[in-house]
Amino acid sequence: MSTAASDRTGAVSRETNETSVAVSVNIDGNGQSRISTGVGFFDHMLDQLSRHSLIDMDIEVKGDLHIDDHHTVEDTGIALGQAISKALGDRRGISRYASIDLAMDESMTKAAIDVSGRPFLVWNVSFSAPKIGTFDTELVREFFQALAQNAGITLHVMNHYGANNHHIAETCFKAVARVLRSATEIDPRQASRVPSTKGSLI
Ligand SMILES: [Mn+2]
Repeated sequence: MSTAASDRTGAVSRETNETSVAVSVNIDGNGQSRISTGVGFFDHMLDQLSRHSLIDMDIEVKGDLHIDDHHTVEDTGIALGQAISKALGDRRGISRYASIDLAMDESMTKAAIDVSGRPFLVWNVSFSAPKIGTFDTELVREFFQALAQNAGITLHVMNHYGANNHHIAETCFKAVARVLRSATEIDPRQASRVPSTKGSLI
């Protein structure tokens, strides 16, 4: 067991004229979440993200939903990314890389991650409808862009195929959840080292 990784928790509060966001995470959790953003579909997706990453997440957001969901979704991604980055600390001992092809009914999505300290999103996902219920499908990308930027991760997401937009979105969240889990897990063979020949991932 690595002592450096014994407390991988992070909390962020962020207040703007558009949103008020409070997030706390425990990387070494078991996928328990309490999520309230005021956006039902988004709550459902964040619940999947926590459950399948095994990262415990408390997320409470009050946003300007009378305008639309955009600020709420983006600012949640920013705060969640910052909380994850805090929780990872110097990223010592992590596995760093992971990828998965995740199937759900007719949809399949690939996610590949490098918990690198270098923020980058490659997004190769299209939706065939502008909305899932009342949720704007373009906000899925906005969320992952904010997450990748603020967590300091390189993240590639590619939908291979799919027909149902709810499923396409859900495979994105589940696939990212699984690679987050794998890549942030402590690799016991290098538990006391930062997994970089440069010696730093921040
Ligand atoms: Mn669903």
